[in-house]
Parts: sequence; structure tokens; C-alpha cells
Amino acid sequence: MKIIDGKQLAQTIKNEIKEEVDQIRAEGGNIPHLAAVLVGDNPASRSYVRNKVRSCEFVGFESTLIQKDAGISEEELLEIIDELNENEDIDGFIVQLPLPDHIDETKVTLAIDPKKDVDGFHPVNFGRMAQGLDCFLPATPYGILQMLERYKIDTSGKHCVVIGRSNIVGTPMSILLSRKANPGNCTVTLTHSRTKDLGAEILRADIIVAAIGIPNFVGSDMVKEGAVVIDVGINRVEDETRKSGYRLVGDVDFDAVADKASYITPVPGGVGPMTVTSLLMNTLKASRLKQ
Ligand code: L34
Repeated sequence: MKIIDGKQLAQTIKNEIKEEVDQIRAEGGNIPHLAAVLVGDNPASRSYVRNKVRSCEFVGFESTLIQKDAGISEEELLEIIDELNENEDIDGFIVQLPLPDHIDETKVTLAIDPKKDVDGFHPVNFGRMAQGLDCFLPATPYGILQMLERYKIDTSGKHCVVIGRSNIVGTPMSILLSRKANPGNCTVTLTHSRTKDLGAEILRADIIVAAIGIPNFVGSDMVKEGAVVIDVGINRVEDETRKSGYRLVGDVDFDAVADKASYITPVPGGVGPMTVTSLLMNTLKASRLKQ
């Protein structure tokens, strides 16, 4: 079994991006600028956005963090988005999800200019992705593709089972892995809460992408010997032995599954850091497209 070290790979990619930014700076070009909008005080969202801002600093991007309290109206948030759409200094921006219940996430996503949508969530980018056109790929699936590519994991002709059909992970992942591309060319099964005999479906997989948000859901009885296991879940479970009072666990029971897997991603230090790196890559792309 080999561990896919997302933290280390993310660092390698960040070093590469930093070199590119150094070069842009030396040539007097425009420094990429990412803005992030964070609404409310969800501790996980805060932590993820903090990682994004820190990573921008590391690679030499400019970054702007806009923090608003949970009581912000939908209208106010849409105004902020309009301003970011118009602001020529900003190459790309994200609105961290989830948003408070009184704000319609779909409306927010639709309000973002697709040219600045470095999350790749706008239907224009989603549609372009589905048709294999140039676009911003959604960060988490993009990060997973990077892992598969850089670890030289052969995906062609493999059976991939994606667990979870969200707009931001499961559904785009299923499309990307079935594309005629490398990584890609998989035969994909997209499973979800209504799938019958989910365990039996997962057991047929050469590649498992778990994105359901249930701690330790995928056990060793669901994993075929030699399968590649990608764990997207980041669940906080209570742990009194930790100073924070919690620890992070994935959707995969890592200890039980590790021996069976040929490759496996840990949590933390797996897909999460790669999500951040993908966002940086998209922002660099947005900045270059603007030139
Ligand atoms: N708009 N909302 C928008 N874009 C995104 O791309 C996201 N996502 C998901 C949630 N909402 C979003 C993220 O940023 C998930 N996500 C994300 C980003 C970073 C990390 C995890 C999820 C991450 O850095 N994870 C670390 C541990 C972080 C911690 O200690 O809490 C890891 O090693 O997995």
C-alpha cells in the first residue's frame, strides 16, 4: 500500500506556482489576485479559508479576504459579488460554502462572472467541463486528478465508483473520470443515498472516490484488494484527548482499508490540501487569461 501524500504534493505544486509568480514579477507582469468571501463563523470554513489565504501568501499572490457576519442579507452579498465582478484588480474570487440558510447558494453561484469563477462552480464552467472545453475545473476534483496524474496511477479502462453526487465533488468527478483524457477513460458508477446495495457496488471498484460526509463509512468489506481509495470526506468527530476537542476523519475507515488498498489518501493531509492548490492554479490561469 502506498499513501498518496496530498500535503507534500500540494507543497510541490505550490513551489512550482511560486516559481511562476517570481518570473511574472521579474518580468513586471500582473501578480495574480484572489479574493475570498467568508460569511459567518463556521469553524471549518474559517480554517479552509485561512489555508487558502496563507497559500496565496506563500506563492506570492495578492489576496483579499472579505468577512461578513452570518446576518448579511442575500442582497448585500450579491452586491459584494457584483463589485468583485467589476473590480479589475481581482483576477478570481470564491464565496466559501456553505452559506447561512437564508441565502440561496444557487443564486450566489449564478451571480459570479464565469471568467472570475476560480471555483469552477458556475454552470458555464460546469457545462464547459462536461464538454471537455477549456474552463476552470472545480477545485476538489481537479486536485484529485492531479493526485492520480502525479502518482502515475493508470485510470484507463478502470472501474471507478464515486460515492456522493454533489455539484462540487461527486457529479463533476464522475464526468471528469469518464472523459476521453488522462487521467480519465474510466467506466464510472455514480452512487448516492438511493443506490441499492451500495456496499456491493463499491466492492466492484478499481478506484473509489468517497464523498458522502459520513465518518468511516467505507469499511474493508467494501474494498476490493488492490483498489485505489480517494477519501474526500473531512469530518470532525469529538475527541477529548485532543486539545481542540475533535479530530478529523475521512469517509473511509483508513486503518481498516489501508492494507487492502494499492493507494490511499489520508485525512487530514490528503485531498484537502490539494483543493487549495487547485484554487491557486485556477487563479493563475484567470490572471493569465486576462493579459
Ligand atoms: N466555495 N466552498 C467553496 N469552494 C471550495 O473549494 C470549498 N471547499 C469545500 C467546502 N466549501 C467550499 C473547500 O475549500 C472543502 N474545502 C476544503 C479546503 C481545504 C481543506 C479542506 C476542505 C483543508 O485544507 N484540509 C486540511 C485540514 C484542514 C483543517 O485542519 O481543518 C487537510 O489536511 O485535509
